Amino acid sequence: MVRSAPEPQELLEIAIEVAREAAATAYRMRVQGVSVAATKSTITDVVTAADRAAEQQVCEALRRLRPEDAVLGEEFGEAGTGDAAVRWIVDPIDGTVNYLYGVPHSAVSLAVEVDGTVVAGVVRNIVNGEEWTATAGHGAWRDGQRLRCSTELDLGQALVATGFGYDPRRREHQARVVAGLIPHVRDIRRLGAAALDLCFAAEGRVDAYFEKGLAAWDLAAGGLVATEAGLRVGGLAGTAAGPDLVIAAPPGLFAPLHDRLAALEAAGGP
Ligand code: LIP
Repeated sequence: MVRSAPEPQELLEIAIEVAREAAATAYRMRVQGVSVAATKSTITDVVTAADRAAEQQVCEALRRLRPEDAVLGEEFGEAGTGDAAVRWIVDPIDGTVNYLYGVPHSAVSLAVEVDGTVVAGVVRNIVNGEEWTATAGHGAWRDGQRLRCSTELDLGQALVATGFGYDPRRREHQARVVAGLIPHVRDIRRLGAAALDLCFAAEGRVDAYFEKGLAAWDLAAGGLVATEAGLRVGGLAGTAAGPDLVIAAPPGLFAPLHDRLAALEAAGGP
């Protein structure tokens, strides 16, 4: 028997509870000391025991609280029935390299989809506990404050965050894109965790963000927070945000940033 989907707010409360527990586990394991457990796509694409422990904890909690739902996670992939109405999307530690090095910019990112649409999400910084939440149509919030993105209209005045993949050939292409863009913006920030970068853009800590190569678990929760804070989140040429390219910018800044990135073939390369 497939249960009907509960309200986004009810799903958000579950997401917050589960994300907070996973963040506490990741924090405790960091204090105890972490090391590289394995590498994935390249030797710099690392996973720690904490990534796996936190995702395991999230999956077990969701299986207990919402047994019929599906779960997609960065470390363990898909779990649950393919026809589930509700699917959770988890990145147990977004910004794993930051986490490994002790840079306080890593987060648990947990989103929930109903019939393929993300309706709620939470991003919780593992070190300082900052927590961003959003439900579709009901805004983005941090610590009880409703978030509004930057209103910057001038690309030349825009502080833009971005990121680089783990494949050296892709990094080379992304570096060329940044080299081509940097004369046309205020400055670039490479913070190292897409979910947090999107949340920073949601509240104007940066004006905009873009990155090639993001997976669903990097984007789902942070993307909803960004959208609900007023950012336009998309790809090139009217496509949806996805692995080719994610651009998140205030409505008035999206087109100039988009056009620069298109001219620099930001969605291209390896
Ligand atoms: C990271 C992203 C970041 C990107 C890194 C990596 P991970 O995710 O959050 O934006 O630049 O290459 O993909 O691997 O830490 O979950």
